[in-house]
Amino acid sequence: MQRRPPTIAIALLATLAACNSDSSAPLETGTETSGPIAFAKGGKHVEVVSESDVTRQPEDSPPTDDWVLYFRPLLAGTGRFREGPGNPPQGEGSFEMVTPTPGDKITLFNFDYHETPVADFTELGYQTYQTSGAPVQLPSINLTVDLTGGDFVAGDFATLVFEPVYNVAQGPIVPQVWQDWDAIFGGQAIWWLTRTSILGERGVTFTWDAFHAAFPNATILGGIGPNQGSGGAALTASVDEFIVGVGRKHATIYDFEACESRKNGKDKCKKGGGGRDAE
Ligand SMILES: [Ca+2]
Ligand SMILES: [Ca+2]
Ligand SMILES: [Ca+2]
Repeated sequence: MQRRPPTIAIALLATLAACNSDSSAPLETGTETSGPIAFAKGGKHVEVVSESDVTRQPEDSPPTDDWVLYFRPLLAGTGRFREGPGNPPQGEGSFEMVTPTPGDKITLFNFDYHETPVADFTELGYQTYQTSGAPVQLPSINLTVDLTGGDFVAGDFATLVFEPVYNVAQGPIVPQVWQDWDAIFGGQAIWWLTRTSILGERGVTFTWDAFHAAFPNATILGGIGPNQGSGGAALTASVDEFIVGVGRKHATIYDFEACESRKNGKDKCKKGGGGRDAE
């Protein structure tokens, strides 16, 4: 799945990443594949992701791993793999983000889908748990994209954002409950773009289907994954069961876990273990 983009594109995008306020570092440069074993479960592959799979990097730096946990230097946002909260939908843990101030931002990006046509995604979703925060707040899913596909030229880069608060057809946000969000939802999932485009001003919402009608050749340009921050009041929330399906291949369920030994097929973990803060 991993494809290494041309060096010139890396340089171009490194420059771009350094001066935009979108999600971090749109390019993959890692050479490692995801470490944990995958196994079939209900026709899907479950891949455990925990601290040892992830490289922690400052926001807007080019990725050095297939999983990168981006943080804003000098600010208070943190991300960690933890046990719980409650009963996570996969395993016993989750990935928790804490953003105390409006300037904080944490992003957990996977770079294995670089250059994948956005139209090829057949499954996309996650489960969330709001530990504390304002009623409208939960982590989002971010897809960094080249809106036109093909060659990258200035203006092609944007971030597609899925936020539960706009997806009222899937129900209200309920605190301290694991909630399942379908980011495709039969084409009717609601998204927005971080750039003004033919779909409207930055932040205008549209359906997944409307995006494909407007940008049929869009491709992933770097990372995809959960994100939290850049606005709003204090939020502590967790993500688990991040699902990504492309074409006819089995979807992959990313199971975020504090327990490193779970990925070796062992199901036993010391209680209370795992997790460290981002900074
Ligand atoms: Ca890794
Ligand atoms: Ca989990
Ligand atoms: Ca392009």
